[in-house]
Amino acid sequence: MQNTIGQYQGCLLGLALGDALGAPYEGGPFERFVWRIIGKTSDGLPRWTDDTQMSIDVAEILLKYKAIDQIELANKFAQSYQWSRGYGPGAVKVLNAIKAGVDWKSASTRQFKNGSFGNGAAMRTPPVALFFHKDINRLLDETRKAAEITHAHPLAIDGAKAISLAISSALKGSFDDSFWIDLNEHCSAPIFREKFGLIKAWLHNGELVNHQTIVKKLGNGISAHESVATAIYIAMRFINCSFEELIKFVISLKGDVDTIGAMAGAIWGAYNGVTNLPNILIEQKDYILQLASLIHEQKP
Ligand code: R7I
Ligand code: MG
Ligand code: MG
Repeated sequence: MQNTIGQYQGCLLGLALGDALGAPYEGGPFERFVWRIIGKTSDGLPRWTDDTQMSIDVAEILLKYKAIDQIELANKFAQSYQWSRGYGPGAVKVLNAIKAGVDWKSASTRQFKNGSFGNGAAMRTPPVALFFHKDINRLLDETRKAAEITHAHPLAIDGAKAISLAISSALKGSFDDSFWIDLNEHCSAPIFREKFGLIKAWLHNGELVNHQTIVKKLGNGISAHESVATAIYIAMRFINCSFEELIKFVISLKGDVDTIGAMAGAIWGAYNGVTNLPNILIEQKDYILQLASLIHEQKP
């Protein structure tokens, strides 16, 4: 029962559900107030944010070109941008520059000279993992290509690779030793190695670490190194629990709830499949499921 279409659908829908259900809880009082006003579609369905929009963009480019065409993806990101999706402030500047005709390489280092280390690359990598999980070198290369358009910083790229690797293992139905070895080898920034070491030990010992310790040791912020290990830990800790329990826990950690929800939700969904997700209607649910089916059909 591995690599089934249901796992692909579970991955993308898990991402969108984590995003849409987490979004009302992201940020401070002002952001929450704004989301109360703009957080529903005209039909009253929960809307998702930049996490899902950029993942849809990646999926559409993969389906069209069977690879990450960076110029096409940069243009697609820029065309899809809408302020009401709550993009990160650095990403907004990069996307506006691309829209104004600046090439993505120059645009990506305009705001931060080494590129952004936000979690915006990690949150949109699940479609890349679905497409290329069978060939790890290709997976890592295409993950970097999708990331660096807006997130050239090595920490952001490491974070995206970690989520890609986690989804790859989830599709196999096993987070075995090779997963931890790959994480250490391909996401080698000391801060990631340290956090992956911690989560491996917590999971191995069956330690139910409390919220305060998770936030302190792994983080709940919008940078890649403050959220990616957190999402992987939560996905793995709740892998045999319900999706509802996972989301409840993500919400209770506060911070970047939509994005930690999206990343953890994508890993959980890739492992457990779409039939185990809650039957909740959200914005463009059918289209998201259709994209997942097409990736399943057209992947190399
Ligand atoms: O990473 P990004 O696209 O944001 C994603 C987040 C998710 O939570 C989404 O749900 C959305 O809400 O935003 O956006 P960026 O602006 O590129 O990065 C996020 C933030 O990380 C930046 O606004 C900075 O605060 C911080 N940051 C940096 N700070 C200093 N130096 C990122 N890179 C740097 C840096 O190099
Ligand atoms: Mg978001
Ligand atoms: Mg977020």
